[in-house]
Order: sequence, then C-alpha cells, then structure tokens
Amino acid sequence: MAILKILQYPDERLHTIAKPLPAVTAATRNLIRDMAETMYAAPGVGLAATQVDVHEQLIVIDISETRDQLMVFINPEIIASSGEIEREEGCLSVPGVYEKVCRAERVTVNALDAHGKPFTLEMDGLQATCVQHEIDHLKGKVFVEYLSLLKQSRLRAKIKKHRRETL
Ligand code: K1U
Ligand code: ZN
Repeated sequence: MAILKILQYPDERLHTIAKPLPAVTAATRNLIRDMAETMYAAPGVGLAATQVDVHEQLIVIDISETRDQLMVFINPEIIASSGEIEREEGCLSVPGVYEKVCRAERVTVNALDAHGKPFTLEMDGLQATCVQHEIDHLKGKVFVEYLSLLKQSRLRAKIKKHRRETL
C-alpha cells in the first residue's frame, strides 16, 4: 500500500477529463487500496483518481465516523437527481478552503464495484454531496469553480502569496 501525492489547485492536471475503465484488473484494485489509504491519511471523506494524477473514472468515499465503510465507484454515472441543497464543501486539492455549494439533494448513481459488478445506489445527505463533488473531479471540475469569479481570483491570489511565502 502507498500514500499517493494529491495534486493541489490550481494544477492544470486537475482539469483533465478521466477515461472510463475498460476492465477492473489487479492494477485497479491496487489503485483502490492506495487511494483509500491516501483518503484515510489525509483525512478526507472522498477522493477521485484525478486528484492523484490518474485519469481513469474511479472514486472512493467513506463518510462513516468509524472509517470502515469504504465505497468504490468505477465508471460512475448519475442517472437521476432531485431537490437542491446548499452545503459547505472542502477539497483535499484545495486545503484550508471551505465554501458553500448548491447541488442536487438526492442522486441515483450507476457504477461498477471493485469486482467489476454493476450496481445502482440512491444517495442523500453528505454522501450525495460527496459523490457529486468526486464525479466533478473526474470531469476536470474543482468545487471552487462554483464560486463567483471574484472569489476564484481572490483565492488564486491567496494561494500564490502563500506559496511565495513558504518557498
Ligand atoms: O474530493 C476531495 O477533495 C475530498 C473532500 C470531499 C468532500 C468533503 C465535503 C463535501 C464534499 C466533498 C474531503 O474529504 S475534504 C475534507 C473533509 O471534508 C473531511 C475531513 C475529515 C473528516 C471529515 C470531513
Ligand atoms: Zn475535491
């Protein structure tokens, strides 16, 4: 197992569109193990392969307090959504930034599990927010792109200043 490096916003590679996985192999399962270890160590409640510079459609989520309810989604697709809810989000690729984002309240997702078996899952609450946030990563979208252009440019300036000061 290994802890992987998480790309930091505004790294251009975070805007890469992930490709569907044609098959679930031993290499996929190794990546799942490494991504789960990386998410738990961060700590975070989700991680998309894009964030570790692997541009394949794979995400892991665990919103449980006991940190033992790992969910794996390969080639995830939102097939239905309803309602709207505003919730505060964070991102392991944008440390220290928490902002409110409005998303669907409930989603139904089709995906493959770690064994390549298809499943359909209805999600709500933090789980629904998290799966939408992670699927956005696979599409090359970072949650700060939901903020106003003014907030985004202030955020980029703050990150640049912080990097200059810590170099
Ligand atoms: O994708 C990511 O960068 C992970 C991100 C997921 C997420 C959190 C909140 C709303 C939407 C999506 C995080 O895990 S940020 C860290 C975080 O929220 C957290 C960390 C430790 C315990 C509980 C939450
Ligand atoms: Zn994120």
